[in-house]
Amino acid sequence: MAVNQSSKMPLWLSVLVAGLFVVGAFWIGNSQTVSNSKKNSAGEDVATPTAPALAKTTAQRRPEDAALIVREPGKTPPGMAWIPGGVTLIGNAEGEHEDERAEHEVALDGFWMDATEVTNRDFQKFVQVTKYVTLAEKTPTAADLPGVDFSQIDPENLKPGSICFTYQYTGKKIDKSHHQWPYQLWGYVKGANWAHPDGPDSNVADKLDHPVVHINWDDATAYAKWAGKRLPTEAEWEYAAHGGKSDWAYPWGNDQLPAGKWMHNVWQGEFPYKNENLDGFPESSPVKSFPANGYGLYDMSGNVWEWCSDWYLPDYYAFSPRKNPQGPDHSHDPNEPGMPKRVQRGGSFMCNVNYCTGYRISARMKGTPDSGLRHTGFRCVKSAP
Ligand SMILES: [Ca+2]
Ligand SMILES: [Ca+2]
Repeated sequence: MAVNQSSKMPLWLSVLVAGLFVVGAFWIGNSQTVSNSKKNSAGEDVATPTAPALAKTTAQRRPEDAALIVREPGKTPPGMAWIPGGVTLIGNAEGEHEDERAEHEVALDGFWMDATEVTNRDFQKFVQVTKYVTLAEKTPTAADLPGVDFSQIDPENLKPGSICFTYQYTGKKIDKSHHQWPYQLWGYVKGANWAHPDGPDSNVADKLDHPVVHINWDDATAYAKWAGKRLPTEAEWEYAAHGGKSDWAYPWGNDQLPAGKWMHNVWQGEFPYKNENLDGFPESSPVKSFPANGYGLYDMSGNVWEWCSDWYLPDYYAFSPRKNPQGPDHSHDPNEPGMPKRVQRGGSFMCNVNYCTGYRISARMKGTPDSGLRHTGFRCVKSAP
């Protein structure tokens, strides 16, 4: 495997250079440590569900918080929900990952948020009106990618495409000796893009109500601008996911399976060997397939990851401003230095208790802005005037 960690080569392009063994860990989730485990069919230790740790403190209002925008200032835009301003705790002091543990208080002005992830139908309209072309649909050129040594790339691989999960490892023991072992699970698929999510032979004709995928951060930002909206900040996203309950682990409460019912589209079974499909959706699901949270937002947990506007810094929570934090002014991921990343939230249909619990409200994720993936989309917000 030839992965140059210090390179500024975009990750999706790294796939062209190095082949299959390149991308993945930081989109499907950091591997986690949980106390319970059992052996899977490949003889590996796998996790079993544990109760999520919850915040121990509560947010405290201050006199200046009286100035926050709380009441909806006008008519709710179509397809959006009003998120009333307020004070809340972001993060979880006992969360599973270090980057979510600096629990802190934020005070946010109210805003509108898309009730659902942006769908293929929504994005199709955007493309029809604007003729916008996503990065996955463009042939990589030296002009587009200054600093990239194109001599490393087989010309045959310089074709438009995007990164898809490969299922060829089902039943096969995966080499987990390297911390980036999930790279084995992903591959660059020529011709894969939002309109052809699994490659040239696929399309979205029967998926118009599914979330659009293979959208990188720039594509998402372009859509949001066209729609007169913007991407949410990380704090706005987490606050909205709470649905008015700051100490819930999930948008519906603290029990992942209330009365044994699946409340979100995630992965059941031993990832990546077997998808037991207990929630009825082995891949993405039509938006609104599961109940909304207290603010009327759907799929804030699971289905597809959602881009936020913030740069990702693992220790940002330690110095985040209290009022309307906009994220840090730079990015650093110690696992992949030299690759600035934007925040992603909410987990996806590939998240699973034995690997990635990105579907927890406080879980943080990140991706390079140029990387669109099969399980990553977005939703927009709109500021109060
Ligand atoms: Ca599922
Ligand atoms: Ca989602």
